[in-house]
Amino acid sequence: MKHAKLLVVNCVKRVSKSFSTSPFSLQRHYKILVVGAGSGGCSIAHKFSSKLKAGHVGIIEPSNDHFYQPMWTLVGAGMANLANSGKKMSKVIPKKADWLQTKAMAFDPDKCIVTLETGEQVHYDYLVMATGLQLNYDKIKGLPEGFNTDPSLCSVYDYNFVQKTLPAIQNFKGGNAIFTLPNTPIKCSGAPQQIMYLADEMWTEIGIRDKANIYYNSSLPVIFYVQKYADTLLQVLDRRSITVNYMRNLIEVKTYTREAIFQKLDSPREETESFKYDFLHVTPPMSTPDPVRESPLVDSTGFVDVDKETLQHVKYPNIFALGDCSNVPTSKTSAAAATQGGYLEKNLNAVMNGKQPFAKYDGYSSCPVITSRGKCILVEFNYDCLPLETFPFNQAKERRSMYLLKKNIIPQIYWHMMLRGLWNGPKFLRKVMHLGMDGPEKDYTHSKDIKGTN
Ligand code: UQ1
Repeated sequence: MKHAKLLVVNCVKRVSKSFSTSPFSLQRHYKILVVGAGSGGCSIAHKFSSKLKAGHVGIIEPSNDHFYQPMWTLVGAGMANLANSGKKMSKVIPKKADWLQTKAMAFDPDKCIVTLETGEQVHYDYLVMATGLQLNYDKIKGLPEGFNTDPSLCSVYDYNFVQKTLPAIQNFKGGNAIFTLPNTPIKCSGAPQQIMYLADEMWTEIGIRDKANIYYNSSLPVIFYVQKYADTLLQVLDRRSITVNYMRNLIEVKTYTREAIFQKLDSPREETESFKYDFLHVTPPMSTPDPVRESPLVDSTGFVDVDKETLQHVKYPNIFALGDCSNVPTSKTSAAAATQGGYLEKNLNAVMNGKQPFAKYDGYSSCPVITSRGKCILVEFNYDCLPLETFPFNQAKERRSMYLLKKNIIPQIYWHMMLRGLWNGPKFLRKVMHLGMDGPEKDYTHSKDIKGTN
């Protein structure tokens, strides 16, 4: 740690000097360089560019558009419009920050340099990693090409494939409908179940449900790691007669015979199991983007290696990370990124002022899980998988109010507050709702008994 600190001091000095003594140099140098303009990156860029002079914050982001991805589950079920889920990137990136519209291709944390796709090297004093995740459909044999030829294949995780989801649901006439969960960390792990519950409801309404077998083939050994919410989800699965197959990881799709091949993660030998499918919703394996995964910034699992409380890099104290790209052991959601943003802001400010980071993130993550059209449970929990609920009622109960919150209020919070760096999660609301007596519920502990009987 001491060594790393020395490196940073040298780094900041050297860069500033070369910049100031060479006014005609084309070398770009930012006080804070943010990589990625998803929810976490935008929020942090806003927080710091509002405090610093124009041109002190740079943000690297190749995309033209910014999407509110939680809406894509609703798009897949025909309950929302894809066009309404995005805005031009230029509208969400802070005006006072410099937008470098290209990809970050290499990271040299010892020299404090990020190399762009253009070949240009950008220097920084402080780096914030917020790249999000890359979708690796190509890790499944037969994909992504299969999506082009088989109309019964779809995925709410991708801009193109989400548009195939509603037609695939509507064209299903019975047989096997399979929904998968991969063997990697993913963003919004509730989404694969949500689209399944909504599809089930549509098939029930059009009267074909009794001709359908619905399978949830998950790589996990449990339905959900927080017991309180697992209890509700197991009841929903039971009520809907959905079969859950645990420890099944999709490795191949044969579109010509309509077979999905799963690796049996619980078998000692490398056994596989084949399922005929008539509808297949794929949640792809995910990782950090290749340049991040191949950089010195990551741990052995390929995620940016930060302290789980301070969000400061374990080796390079002038680097922080938030959102899906970091290795903090909590569920990857926008709510987690929003909350992390508040702690990161305090800790990066401290480090910029020569102090130690002090603010400690508790692992808060949250996701509204739609269990039927118009009903939702609002899961909220911390690092210990203990419920940490905002509202003073039982959020494990399926409620219309929580659905309305998800559909109408949270998107407004996202666009108008979070992206502008004004929303650090609902902690303050939780305190108000609980008259200052908030804290995790201790009655529910993580238990192996949340698997269900399927
Ligand atoms: C939240 O803060 C957030 O970030 C903006 C989300 O992402 C879109 C969420 O889904 C949720 C549930 C929260 C938590 C907010 C409240 C009001 C409980």
